[in-house]
This record gives sequence, structure tokens and C-alpha cells, in this order.
Amino acid sequence: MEKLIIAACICGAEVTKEHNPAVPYTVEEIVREAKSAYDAGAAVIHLHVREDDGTPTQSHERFQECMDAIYEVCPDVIIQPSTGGAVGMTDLERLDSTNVTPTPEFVTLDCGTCNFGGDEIFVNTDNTIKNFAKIMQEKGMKPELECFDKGMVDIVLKTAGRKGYLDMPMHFDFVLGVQMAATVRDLSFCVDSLPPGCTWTGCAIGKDEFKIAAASIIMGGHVRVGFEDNLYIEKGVLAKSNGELVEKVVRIAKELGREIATPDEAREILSIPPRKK
Ligand code: KMH
Ligand code: ZN
Repeated sequence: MEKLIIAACICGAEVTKEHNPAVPYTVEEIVREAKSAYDAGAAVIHLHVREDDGTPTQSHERFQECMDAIYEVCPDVIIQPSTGGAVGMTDLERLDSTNVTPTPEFVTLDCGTCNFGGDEIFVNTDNTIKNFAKIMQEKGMKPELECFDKGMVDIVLKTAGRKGYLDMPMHFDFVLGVQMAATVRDLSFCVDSLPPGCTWTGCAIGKDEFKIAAASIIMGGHVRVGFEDNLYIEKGVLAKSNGELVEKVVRIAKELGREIATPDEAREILSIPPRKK
């Protein structure tokens, strides 16, 4: 089986220090969390950024500052800016995270509209998906196709796919526990629905994070963990850092006989060109 790519979603846009004091807001805190995840074995940092008071922002200036500072201490890591941002942001605002130098090698592309808790709706219309995919293709940024249910696989293939805006091999990220249940059955249904030759990552929100991580490791997928998805290392115990969450995945992978990919190995698996130094 190919090596395991671990992505760390270190910050997100929704969780706060009230949920876990280690959630990073400032540039220094974001770098601390990225480095802890990288040192533990993460090849990819899925990045959201905040103002110092915790407000989520997609400002390219803030992304630039954070990305430059992360590269200082994790020079070969793959940084994946979010284009999902926070619920309620405009498409233009969301895409601002990609206006950094160098152009991001890997970014998220959210593949449909979904309920996001309470009265929140995360809106991704067909036109948004097509437009984002076209821009990503033009700028040479590999999209990670974020699917919150199996229908989003179909939506992205029939919108951006039919237009020719998705290059093979595509990479999907199945986010379980938001809209679809975090079960191995649901994950299997998503994976079985992919066109041949795709790679994929599995992740789940809250208590199911490590269950879906273990399933993804066994099924030949890749794994995402981090504060964006889950704040606990075990029931009732807050994780001290994103690194602690990544370490747990590394332990599970080791027990299951899966080696961990370095960032350069991850680029090869994902067909991302080597990073220019
Ligand atoms: N914060 C969510 C509304 C992404 O990063 O692309 C969207 C999200 C997905 O986190
Ligand atoms: Zn995200």
C-alpha cells in the first residue's frame, strides 16, 4: 500500500479558545501548531487563518504572513489554504487566500451546499464550484475536492468535471459527521463512487475522528486530523496540540503497517510538482 499522507487542519474557522485554549489565532500560535503537526508527521497543513482576536479571515496578507512564517520552520511542508473560509463569506473573499506568493500548490474546493449546524448553511452553488475549479486549473493549484456527502462527488463531476476543469488524478477529501454519518459504510460508499485513479482522504468531526482515520488507513486512503475537526485526544481529554493528534494517527498507522509519507513523497502520490526552493 502506498505511504500514508497525514494532513493537519490546525485551526479551522469555527472552533475557538473557549473550546480548547490551544486553538491558534495569532501568527505565532499558527506557526506553533503547524510545526507541532509537521514534527509529528503531517505532510500537509490545511490552513485557515484568524485575526489576533480569533475572527476568521481570508485576507491574502494574513495568509502570506502565516505561510511565510510556517515555511521558515517547516520548509518542505505542503500548505493547503482553505477556499471554504467561514460560513457567510462571499466567493471573492474566500478566494483571496489563494492570492499569495508563491501560488499555492494545493487548495480546497468545496463540492456542494450543506447544513453546517444550527441555522448555518455552507453555500457552494454549481456556478461557485465551476468558477473555483476553473480558477484553480488556470493558476495550476491542485484542488482537494471536499465532499460532505456522496452527492457532492456527483455534483463536482457533473459541474466542473464536465467542463474539463478537473485534471486527473483528482484528490477527494471525505468529511464525515457534518452532513453524512461518520460510519465506515458511508465512507466506503463515497470511495466506491470515485472514478478510477483518484486518491482520497478521510476525516470525521468530533469523537469519530480516529475511527475514520483507522478505517482510511486500512482502506488505502489518507488521513486528516486537527483542531478544525476535533479537539480531544480521547474522551473528555482536550488535546494539547495538533501534534498530539497527528502522533496518535502515526501510532495507529504503525500498528496497521502503513508508513508515513514525507511532504515530497506526498507530492509524488498527489501528482503535485516538486516545490521550487
Ligand atoms: N469552515 C467551513 C465553512 C474548507 O476549508 O474548504 C468550510 C471549510 C472547508 O472549512
Ligand atoms: Zn477547512
